[in-house]
Order: sequence, then structure tokens, then C-alpha cells
Amino acid sequence: MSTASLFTEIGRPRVMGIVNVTPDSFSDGGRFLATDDAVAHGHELLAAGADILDIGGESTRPGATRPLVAEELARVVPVIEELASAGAVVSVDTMRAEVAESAVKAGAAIVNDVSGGLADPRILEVAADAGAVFVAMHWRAHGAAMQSKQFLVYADGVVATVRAELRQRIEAALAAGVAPDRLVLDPGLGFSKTAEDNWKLLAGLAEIATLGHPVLVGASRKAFLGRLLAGPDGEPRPVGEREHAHAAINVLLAQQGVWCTRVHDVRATRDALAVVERFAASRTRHVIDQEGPA
Ligand code: PMM
Repeated sequence: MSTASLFTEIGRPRVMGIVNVTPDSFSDGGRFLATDDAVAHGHELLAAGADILDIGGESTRPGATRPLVAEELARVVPVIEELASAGAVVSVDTMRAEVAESAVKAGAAIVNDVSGGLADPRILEVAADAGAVFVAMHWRAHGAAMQSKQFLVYADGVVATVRAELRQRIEAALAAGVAPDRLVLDPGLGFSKTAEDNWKLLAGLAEIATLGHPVLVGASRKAFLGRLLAGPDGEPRPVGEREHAHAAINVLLAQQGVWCTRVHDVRATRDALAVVERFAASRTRHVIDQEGPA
């Protein structure tokens, strides 16, 4: 698939299925650390209707320690090679230029950098030279520090500040040669954000979209959903029991014209989006029946 066709209108958000080849990701760490398990999981996600597979070898959870470059490469490159050669549209979830470089050589069409090019600025040139799509997420600090007080300050309100900081990432990406039609923005839910910030960003996606690039959102299984669904004892709902709420989030994302939703459970997401698509078709018919064809 050409990268340009990734942006044609299909009436619903693209679904990016997550393949975490890590020992310590917050929801599925350790489950797909072996290459064969990760590849098999990728095939399951494709069969469930994933449009894109996002393959990552570094956990970005708060407090995580970073793997060595060699470890990250050994985790992701063989998985990308196998899935890309099987025809999947592959994204690499990395903050490192060196990993992105090997990933695009192995067949990745998308570089998904949660730091938006801040952690290792050369990654922007790597994406540009490869003609890859670049996902620039809003980010302020690595796992160990990201939820500390200083990184939770949004002087102009979270939506306006995230928008302004993403605009700087756009400028950096374009200056490095990333094509404007290959640049995607992500508000970075949970990354130096409180639960309240995440909800404000979800409500303010239209403002992010006014920057003129497609928007990707990753809400799947995140802590703000666990907190929303906390029991009477105040304990957050466990990670594996947040999917119904996430289905509702996917409906909201579709209604706001989001380009892509990054998810663990592809089947549940596609089911929710099927409802949105069917409803939209029915509403169009209803309008035509009432008003006649244009
Ligand atoms: N979240 C995580 C990892 N990578 N990439 C993008 N673009 N957006 C996100 O919100 C995002 C990401 C953390 O979640 P995980 O540990 O389940 O992968």
C-alpha cells in the first residue's frame, strides 16, 4: 500500500493495532516479547481488521527505564521484517533515529515517535529521507520524569498549550524535510497529562485539527479510563476491563473525524466503528428521504 492511500477517506478512523515487543508495557508487557509471539499477534490483529500495525520495543509507561538501542533493535526489526513482507502496513513506535532507520529498511512505512522528534531530532531526517509518514506526538519528558509536577504545567490551558507545542514540532519536521502530507499529529494522552487534561484534549481535538494535519489518538486502556470506572473503594478499574469505555471513546473519535485510533483490541474497535459507519449511512438516507436528492 502506498503511504498516500493511507490518507484517502474511508468513512471511519484507521485502526492501528498495537504490538508491544516489550517486557514492561503497562497493559501487555511480556506477552509478545518473543519474535514469533509478536508476529502471531500481528497476524491476529490484521485478521481482526487492523489497517496498520504499530510495533514498539520500548515501554513509555511512567517510570519505565529505557532499553539499550541494541535491545530495542533486536526486539522490533525481525517482527517488522516478517509483518511488512506479509503485506501489513507497519509503523515503528520509537524515539530513536537509529531504530527508525533500521525499521524503515525492514519495511516500516510510518515512524511513530511519541516525542515528536524531541528525544532524538535526527529521527525527523530519517523519516524524511525514507518518505515515511511521521507521527508527531505531544511529549515533554521520558518515562521517569514525565508525570512530575514541572511537566504538568499548561500555562495557556492544556488544549491551547499542546496545540502550540505541536506547532513547534510541525515546524521542526517540515524543516527536516518531512512532506506536509505525510505528517500526523497526536495530542499524547497520558504523557505529562492528568486525567482531567486527557478529557479536555478529547473535547478539544477540533482545535488540534486546525493545525492542518490528520490526527491520531491513543486512549486504549489508559489510566484515565481506569480512574473514570473506579469502584466504590476508589480503586481504578483494572487494565483488562476498560474496553467498553474505550469503545465509547472510539465513537467520539470517529464523530470528530480523527484519522486513526491506536488500540490494543482491534475487534472491539472495529465493532464500535461499524456502528458509527452504519448509523452515518442511515442518517444520510434519512436526510435524502426527507429532503430529496440534492
Ligand atoms: N501511547 C503509548 C505508546 N505509543 N504512540 C502514539 N502515537 N500515541 C499514544 O498515545 C501512544 C503511543 C503508550 O501505550 P502502550 O504502552 O499501550 O503502547
